[in-house]
Amino acid sequence: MRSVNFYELMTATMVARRRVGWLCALWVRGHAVPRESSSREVKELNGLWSFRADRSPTRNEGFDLAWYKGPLTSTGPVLEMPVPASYNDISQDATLRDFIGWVWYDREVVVPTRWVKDEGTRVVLRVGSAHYYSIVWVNGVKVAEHEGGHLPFEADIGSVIREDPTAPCRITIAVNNTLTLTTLPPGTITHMNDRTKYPGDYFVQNIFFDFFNYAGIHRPVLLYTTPKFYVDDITVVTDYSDNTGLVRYEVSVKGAATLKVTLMDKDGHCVATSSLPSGVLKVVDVKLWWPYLMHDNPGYLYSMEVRSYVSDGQQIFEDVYALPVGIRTINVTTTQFLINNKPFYFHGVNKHEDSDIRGKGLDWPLIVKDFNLIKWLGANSFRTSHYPYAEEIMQMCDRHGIVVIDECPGVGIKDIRSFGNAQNHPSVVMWSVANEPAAEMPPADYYFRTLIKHTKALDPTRPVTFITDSNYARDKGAPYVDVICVNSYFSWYHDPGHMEVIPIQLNTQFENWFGKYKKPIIQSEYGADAVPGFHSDPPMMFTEEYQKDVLKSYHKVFDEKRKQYVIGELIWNFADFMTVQGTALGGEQKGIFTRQRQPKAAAFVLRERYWGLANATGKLPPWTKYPCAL
Ligand code: GCB
Repeated sequence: MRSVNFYELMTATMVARRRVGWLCALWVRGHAVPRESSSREVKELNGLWSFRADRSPTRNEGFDLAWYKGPLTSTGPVLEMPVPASYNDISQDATLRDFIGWVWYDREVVVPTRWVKDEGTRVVLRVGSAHYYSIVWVNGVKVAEHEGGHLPFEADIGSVIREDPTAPCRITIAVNNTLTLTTLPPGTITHMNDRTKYPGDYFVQNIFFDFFNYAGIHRPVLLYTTPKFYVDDITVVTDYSDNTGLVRYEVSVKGAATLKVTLMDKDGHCVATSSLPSGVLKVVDVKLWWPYLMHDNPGYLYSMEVRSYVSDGQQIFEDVYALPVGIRTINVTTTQFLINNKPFYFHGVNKHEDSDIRGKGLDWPLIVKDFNLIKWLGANSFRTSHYPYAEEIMQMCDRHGIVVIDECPGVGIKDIRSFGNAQNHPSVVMWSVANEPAAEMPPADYYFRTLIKHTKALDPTRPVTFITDSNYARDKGAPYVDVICVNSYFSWYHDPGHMEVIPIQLNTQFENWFGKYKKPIIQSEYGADAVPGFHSDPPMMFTEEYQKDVLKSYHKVFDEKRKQYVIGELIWNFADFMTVQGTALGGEQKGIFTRQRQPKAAAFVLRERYWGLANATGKLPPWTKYPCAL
């Protein structure tokens, strides 16, 4: 359950800031992740929707002619568009791939009669995410407006569908992918007015980040029900002492409720109960949540079932919500990252939500394949570069014990903005508030201090970092973060082709950061592009051999420094991914897997290393057959 939505918080803050100043933050609470239960039903609206891009010069025809008032098919030609998916790579039309502005989706939905008839049922429409700005109508009535491309939003639509219970329920969603200096990530639009060079109405979207700005409805759209008085939010913070687990919780219910809180183990046995809206549940002989490759039984989750009973004088409304809960602690010392008081070494990957055809659209086969590859690799962690990932992925991390550094969409910030995001997931062990911001700019110190302070105040249970690069001038946030995360591309962007500089420059990088701040360091990005099947000996840039050797040179230094204060290494990148044209050959190729998830030579180097690291720093489960060197 999402308890604190920092990103929406900060979006709201940005809007508020223009009026009353930066610190006027709104804390958006509630919006429990929909889960079926005996009191809640979920209906998925995934599949084919009607779709139309507004190609009018102003991109405003849809609003001028009120396309939301009737079926989209009555406004002009439509395409069939899968949801969830980015729309960019679905058709054969380059102008749709590169479209900037409003696109419109609609479909009719059959709402079960009992949902409509029963006034005691709350009917909620939820969009998992749509990039970037969305407006939603039901039967022509506006029900939601949302800024931000990576988090869910929802609207109670009961009153609208009850206005005419016989009418079909038509959902219209307009989505705009335009990025500006006040969006996260930011961008700018440039109009090219030189008619000797450009056609009329020619404009381009400039972005300052290295991935394709895919757009559309990216995550599932759902209708779900709750009773009209319902469990709105649960916040959980866990701890343990000796072998007793402590689950500090707070439940918020719409309506004055009688509560029954039951914590159950994996076998469904009750281990603790309470009838209070907040308190501490004590679990004897606790089974802690452990990362993958650190314990025989990683990702152990209890289930916290909350039953609320609210009476309106005539009827009692019962709601049931079950939240998976992992009991674990996180601590950071000068040189170590501790999970359940044991040193944890991040051997993991950076990812993107990205694949052929569906772009950033959520795709179950891809998600499961990626988790299988992560496990095959012997990786224990990943960073959600460069935005919050789908709830479905985070739930997989909780269950499989894959540790997450969860990142806000603060990438490519040249103009200082603020952002964040938080959830109850035990797998999330640290927040990353930005990637490589231009932190050398004069106001950066103030902004980072404030942003990190606020993130910590909103979620004191998790360490905070921001990702810096090898440019040592960009150390503005460093005094305030818990862990220093550094990206560097020695022998790639600097001294291209000269791998001999890696040991020296990497050593200098680590010594400088640790020397100044005395904080543990994660190498949050390193790597090299490799075109699959491109070979050379001696190695040349862009070959599989060069990529392999860059990795190995980095690893030698990591092995020295991990005995001291380096607490992790995350390869850039798990898989090849799409970028804007002109920056790379059909996308960025620093993946150790291709975009189709086939291994390059570097994947085998990393696999050998990660299993060895797991053996040296974690605990290999008895079921593993992998031969462990190192
Ligand atoms: C970085 C960025 C990442 C890029 C990568 C690269 O530092 O954080 O988004 O894709 O470098 O390969 O240039």
